[in-house]
Amino acid sequence: MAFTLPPLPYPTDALEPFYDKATLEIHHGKHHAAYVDKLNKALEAIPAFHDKGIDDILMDLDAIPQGMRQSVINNGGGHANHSLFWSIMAPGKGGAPKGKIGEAIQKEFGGFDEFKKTFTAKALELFGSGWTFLVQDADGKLQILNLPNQDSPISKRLQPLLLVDLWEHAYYLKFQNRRPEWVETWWNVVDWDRVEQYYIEEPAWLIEHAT
Ligand code: MN3
Repeated sequence: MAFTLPPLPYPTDALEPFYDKATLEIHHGKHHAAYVDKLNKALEAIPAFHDKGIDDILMDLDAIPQGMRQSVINNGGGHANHSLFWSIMAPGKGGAPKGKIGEAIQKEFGGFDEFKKTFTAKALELFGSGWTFLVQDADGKLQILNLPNQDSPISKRLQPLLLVDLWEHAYYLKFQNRRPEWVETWWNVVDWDRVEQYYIEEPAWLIEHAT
């Protein structure tokens, strides 16, 4: 069964003025769509993978024949990362996290302001294309990390909770070379309710690897 491009959970102009309609249309409709197409092409020759979910594929990269592995890392990761990215943004959101994820951030980072500062600094430290993630490990411990290209934390048995796209295609139309301004603006559309939902509902593959 082939992977399909998930529809955006909001109209393409819904995140204005923080995330512009033109960029979001191309980012979802062209870039994400291309990852899905290429992932399906890479998996055509591996029928054993046709009924697997993308998380299952990414958490066991060694099971993929070597000749196709890099394409699955790039395009499967691209599909997973972007699907999650659309879901953790929403109109009328932003602000500070509350509830369980707010408590966890308080405990781990000393508060939201500290967390935001650390996450932003990490994002600005990434050279080239990639993503900055907030992840939790099997013990529920939070950490911030950068991964290059479309690599997924799932391949490291880490559950991504929050992520920001640092490829130029994510921001160049509106922000050009101003990556710091993109990251600063992006905080306004972060949907912390969704992030908390991911934090609470740990996926089975993560729980299986608890120590
Ligand atoms: Mn992107």
